[in-house]
Amino acid sequence: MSIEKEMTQKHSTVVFGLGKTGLSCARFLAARGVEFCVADTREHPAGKNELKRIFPDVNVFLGEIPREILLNADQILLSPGIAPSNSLLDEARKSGVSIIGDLEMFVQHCDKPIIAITGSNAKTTVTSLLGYLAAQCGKKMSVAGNIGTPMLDVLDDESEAYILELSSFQLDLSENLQALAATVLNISEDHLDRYASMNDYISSKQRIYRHAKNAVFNRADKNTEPSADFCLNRISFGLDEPVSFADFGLLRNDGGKEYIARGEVLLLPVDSLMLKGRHNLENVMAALALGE
Ligand code: UMA
Repeated sequence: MSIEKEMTQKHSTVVFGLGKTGLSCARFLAARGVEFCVADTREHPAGKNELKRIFPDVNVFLGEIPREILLNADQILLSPGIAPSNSLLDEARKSGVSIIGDLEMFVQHCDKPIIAITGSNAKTTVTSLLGYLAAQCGKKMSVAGNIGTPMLDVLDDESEAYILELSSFQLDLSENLQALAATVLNISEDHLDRYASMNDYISSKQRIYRHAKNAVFNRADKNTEPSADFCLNRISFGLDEPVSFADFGLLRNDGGKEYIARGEVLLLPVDSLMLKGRHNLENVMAALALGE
C-alpha cells in the first residue's frame, strides 16, 4: 500500500512505541481481531523486525509520524517510555482521542484479582518474592509488568491472580486499576525529567491506591501512606515495633532474639532469612503483608 493511502486510511487504534510493550499490545489486539497500526519515532525500534515477522501486513510508521495518524485515531496505546504530554498527544487528547497504556487495557479485560506493587526501589525484589511465596503456597499467580514480562502477554493464562510490578509511567496511563492489594514501598527522587515536581511524582505513585481494597505502606516513609482521600484497609510495615495487630514490624522474644512480627505475633526469626540486609527485612514484610 502506498504511504499516501496508509495515511488516509483510518486506524481506530494506534500502538505508539515499538519496544516490548508495543509488541505485546500488537499481539493482544491481533488476537482479538482489532485493526491497528503501529508508530515509533525511531527509524529502527527494537521490535521492528519481530512485528514484521508476526504481522507482515500491519501498517508501521517510523521516524517522523504523520500527525493524521494520531489525530484520526479513536485510541492510542502508548508505551510507558513515551512521555504522555507533548504538543501532538495533547492535541489528540483535546480532539477526543483516548490515550491509555497497557495497564488500562489489562484492567479493562482482567476479571481476576490484581496485586499491584510500585516504589522507587525494591519493587522487583518484592514482586519476585511475592511470586515465589504464592508458588510455594500452591497458588497459580503470574508475575508481570515493569519487571520485564509485559502484562498483556500473561492476561489470558490460567492465573488465579496477577502480581504486577508497576512504574509511575504505567500508573499515569490508567484510570481504572482496582487492586485487591496495592503498595508504594518507598519514594525517593527518580524520573524527575518526566515530572514537573517531586509532588507530581508522589501523586503518580499514589495512583496505585485509587479504588484499591487493601493498602500496604512503609510507615517510615510518609509519602507512601495512602492519602486521606482513599478509603481502604491499611497495613503498614517498618523496622520498628508493629503499631497495631494488623501491622508488620520487628520484635524481640524473651531471649532477645529478633523476629519479623505481625502485631504481637512472632512470625519468623530475622536470622533465618537468606536475604541479607536491613532493607530486605522491609521487603520481606511488604511481601508478607501483600500475601496476607
Ligand atoms: N519511543 C518513541 N518516542 C519517544 C520515546 C520512545 O517512539 O519519544 C519508542 C522507542 O523508540 C522504543 C519504544 O518507544 O521503540 C520503547 O518503549 P518503552 O520505553 O516503553 O520500552 P518497552 O520496551 O516497551 O519497555 C517497557 C518498560 N520501559 C520503560 O518504562 C522505559 C520496561 O521497564 C518494562 O519492563 C516493559 O515495558 C514491560 O512492561 C524498564 C524500565 O526501565 C525495565 N522501567 C523504568 C524503571 O524501572 O525505572 C520505568
